[in-house]
Amino acid sequence: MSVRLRSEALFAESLKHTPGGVNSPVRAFRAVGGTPFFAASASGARVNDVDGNTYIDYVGTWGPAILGHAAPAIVRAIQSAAERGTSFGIPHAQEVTMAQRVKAMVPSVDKIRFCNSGTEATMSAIRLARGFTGRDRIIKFDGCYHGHSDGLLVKAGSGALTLGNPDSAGVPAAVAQQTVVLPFNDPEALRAVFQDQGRDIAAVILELVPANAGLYLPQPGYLALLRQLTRDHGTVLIADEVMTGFRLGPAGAQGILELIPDLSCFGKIIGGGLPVGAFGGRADIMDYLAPLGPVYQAGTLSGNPLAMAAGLAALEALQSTDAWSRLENLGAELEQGMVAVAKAAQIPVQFQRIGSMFCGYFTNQPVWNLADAMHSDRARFARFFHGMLDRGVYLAPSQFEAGFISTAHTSADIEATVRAAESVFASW
Ligand code: KE4
Repeated sequence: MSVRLRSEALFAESLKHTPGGVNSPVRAFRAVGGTPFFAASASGARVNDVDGNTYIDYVGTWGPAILGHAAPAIVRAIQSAAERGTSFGIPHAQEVTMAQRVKAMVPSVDKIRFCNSGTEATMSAIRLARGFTGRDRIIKFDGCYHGHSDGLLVKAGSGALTLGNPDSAGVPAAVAQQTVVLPFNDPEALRAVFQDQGRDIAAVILELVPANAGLYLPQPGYLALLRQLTRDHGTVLIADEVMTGFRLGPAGAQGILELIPDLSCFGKIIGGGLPVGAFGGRADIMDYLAPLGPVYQAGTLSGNPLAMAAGLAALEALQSTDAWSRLENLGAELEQGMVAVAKAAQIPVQFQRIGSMFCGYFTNQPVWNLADAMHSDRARFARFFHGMLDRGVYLAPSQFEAGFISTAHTSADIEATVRAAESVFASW
């Protein structure tokens, strides 16, 4: 059992100053119970808490740390950029270089706009789709999370789902009514909505691999149907690749799943751990953005030199090594090990994975959508989470999150993780 007295004292103090003691709800451990630990430092595949405990980290600051924490190339890039000024609010060359690199990696992106978070990216992409089509209604999928802009906090995943309020207070009914929520992987529901109101739908936004209710995959043919229906009805198809972008491969989930969206949203990895977001896609749509077109979108720190330098260093490191095949191999090792120890212990676990993203549900049924995910045993997940934490492995503190492997993880880390799981199961 890890002793975390300093974290507990810090959390008690934080509760006096910050709602829930955290600056983002999912960090509060509300889904798994107990007190969150406070990070002191992180390096490579490990995070160290203020009580001197060290954990193999599978959260990776929710996706950005694909190269591990404090990756030397990223640290150097930030240091060097900072010495030339931390923000200009003036166009600078690295914004252009970053745009060129993203375009070269993601063929569906003709033009791109950088911003400061995934929330900004998806919010802006929705506004752009509405301005381009002249329509108001959007479609999202239950359990998918696209950040916390009003219209997208309807049946949302991630922290909203974790806290049991997938429909946030404070969102005007008039706004929520413009958001149609469908179950994922339900072709008939898709066909019915487009038959009934296809001409009124400005955009469909989705995670091509939903990873904010755990992790589940599109069933064969589903994305192709979605692409066909959106194209037939003049609806903008927005791929939210804030988590999957540049993680599942150079062209993210759309590259793996061979889908060409009209717009894509990015974040996390392209900031190298600094605040960043981006949205891009068809030039005829993107050119509706101010100052060219009538759809306004802006940001003081958009394209700031630090995030651009850190993001470029991250993308360069990914492209100049065998990063994605390494991540796939480590992911396969983890999956094979976890499935084996759960089977040996006769514990029903559905381990779902794509590349370096994974989720273990405590159920013996496959998970294809939010309803399936809700059938998993969350109390068991909470016990598993703490059992692993006490054995030096930090998993996402919610069943409704995905895990992330970095290139800094080793086969020895994976083996230690599997042994820890075996020990937890044996203790039940
Ligand atoms: P941010 O605004 O948090 O940068 O990005 C929002 C967002 C958009 N789209 C997807 C697919 C996302 O997963 C996210 C944010 N991811 C969560 C983790 N599932 C962030 C963690 C948190 O909210 O603290």
